[in-house]
Amino acid sequence: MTDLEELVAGANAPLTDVEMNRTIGSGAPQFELYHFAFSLCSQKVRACLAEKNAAYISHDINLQMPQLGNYDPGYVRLRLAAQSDPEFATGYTGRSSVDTEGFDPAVVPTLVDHEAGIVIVDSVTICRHIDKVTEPLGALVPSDLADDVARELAIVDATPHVAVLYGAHPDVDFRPERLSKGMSGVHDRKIQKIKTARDMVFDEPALVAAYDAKIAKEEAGRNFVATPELMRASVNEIVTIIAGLEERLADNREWICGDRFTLADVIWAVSLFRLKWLGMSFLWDGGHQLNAKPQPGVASYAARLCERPAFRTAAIDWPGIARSDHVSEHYDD
Ligand SMILES: N[C@@H](CCC(=O)N[C@@H](CS)C(=O)NCC(=O)O)C(=O)O
Repeated sequence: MTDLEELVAGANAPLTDVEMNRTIGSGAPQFELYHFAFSLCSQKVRACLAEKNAAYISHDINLQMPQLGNYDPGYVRLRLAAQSDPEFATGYTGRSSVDTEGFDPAVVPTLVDHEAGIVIVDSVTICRHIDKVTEPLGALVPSDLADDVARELAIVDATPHVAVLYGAHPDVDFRPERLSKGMSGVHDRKIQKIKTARDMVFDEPALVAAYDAKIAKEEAGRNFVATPELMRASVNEIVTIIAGLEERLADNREWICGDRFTLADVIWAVSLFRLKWLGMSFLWDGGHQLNAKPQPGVASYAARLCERPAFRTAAIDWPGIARSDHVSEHYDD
């Protein structure tokens, strides 16, 4: 067994449910993807794989209590293999970009490329890799649009998506009620579970350091969502991001980089649908106490993106994603 095969076997050992661990697509799968149905970053990767029609082994990891499969030592060990000298995320700004926050050793998604013999982390890096190594090569990032695509990916990556999922706006909690209730005390429950995992590997310093960083990050997250000014600023920032998107769509372009569908559209689809799912379509509908101004270009762009079959498969119809009344018009039944 190679080192990689051993790591994959360790990560896969607890993943025995056949419904949650299955091959997607046809042909010999080149990839193995560890992800979670509702996770924004996982949806980006699944949508990208679906756009490229790539076959893969799918491991649907349960990120909810009591499972929290992303904290399993075998899975964390596999992720650590992707980074030689990881700079762990220990703070919290409500964003999940590796570039600005650092590396989180206990999140999804993680991709194994069996042909290349590597583990890849970070959804944007994973999507770029998939695009590069699957036919048609580089279809989602045409070389003449590379800078435009990169600009859009960076904007979505810097959007405080995590803040508006885990935390409530102090004046109006627009999130589905079930989610709001479920988020109460979530950081404490996560920390408890991470500590249990850390105790299991007390003699492996690399893993202990990874879990310690994750605990620090979750403590910072707990403080962040309990701070009204920070939550208010996160929503305001998203209002500004959507206004900027409207400006770039002002020439009635079909897709964000022009007339070709790119990776930037894959990523925006996931982002805009999530915002709508959370109850934030006021960002483009306007007429709301948190945003008065309608953004019609974004509204029609979001509607177009939601019609994309690959996106629907990956982020609307994928089994196990909780439903939200805010997006009921997108469900078939
Ligand atoms: N920059 C990373 C962020 C990954 C990330 O934050 N994943 C979230 C779901 S979208 C997660 O696994 N959260 C679980 C946790 O923190 O316990 C990426 O894009 O892959």
